[in-house]
Amino acid sequence: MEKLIITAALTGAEVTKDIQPSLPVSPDEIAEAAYQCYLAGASIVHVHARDEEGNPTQSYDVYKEIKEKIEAKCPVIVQPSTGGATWHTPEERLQPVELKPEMATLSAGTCNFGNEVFMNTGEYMVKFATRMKELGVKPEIEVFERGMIENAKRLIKQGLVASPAHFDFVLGVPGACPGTPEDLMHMIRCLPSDATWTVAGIGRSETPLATMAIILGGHVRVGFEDNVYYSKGVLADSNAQLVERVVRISKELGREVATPDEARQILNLK
Ligand code: KMH
Ligand code: ZN
Repeated sequence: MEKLIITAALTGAEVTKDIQPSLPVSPDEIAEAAYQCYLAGASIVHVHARDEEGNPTQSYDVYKEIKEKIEAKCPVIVQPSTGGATWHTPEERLQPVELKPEMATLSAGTCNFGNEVFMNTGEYMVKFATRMKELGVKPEIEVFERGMIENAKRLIKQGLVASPAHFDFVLGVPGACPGTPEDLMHMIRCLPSDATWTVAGIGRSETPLATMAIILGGHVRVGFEDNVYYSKGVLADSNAQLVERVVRISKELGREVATPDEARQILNLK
């Protein structure tokens, strides 16, 4: 089986320091968290930027500072968000793609997101995929609902996303697809046959779905964007602590963990 790619989703757009005091928010904090996750075994960091007040921002300049600070510390793949927060405009959301990162997320459809709507019309998807293709940025196709896989297949058919495509199932967002084993199995069955995939289980589904991915040959995303707890009612100390747990489970199950360069090979980034 291929080695396991672990992505650390360090910050997200929704969690605050009131909820998780160790949440990395400033570019320095995000770069240090990325470094600690790299040391723990992560090969990708999924990044959201915050402004000086700690609010979500899609500012090109802030993402640039974060990317440069992470790259100065370690060789992880830096994967900016183009999802941003639900209230960002598509133009704002696309700004970090102009940095030409190796990867960026591309959400493959609209869904409820808590009490809000995460808007991704056909027009947005084409616009995002086109710009990523022009700049040579590999999309991580974010799937929150089953139908989004079909939207992504359409982008592949249109030649806007290259095969083999890489998917990330984000399961357990309130208002979207739950994070049950059956849901994950069905999603996997619906993928293009050559696709690679990661799963990000939200909240309590994080560790069970990560374990399934390790067994099934998929890849794993963990981190404060998805889950702030280590166990029921007990906050995690750091993003790295969540990565360390995945590394331990993977080793126990006999699957080796990929370095950033091995992840680049698995994902055809070089
Ligand atoms: N914050 C969510 C509304 C992404 O990073 O691409 C969207 C999100 C997806 O987090
Ligand atoms: Zn995100």
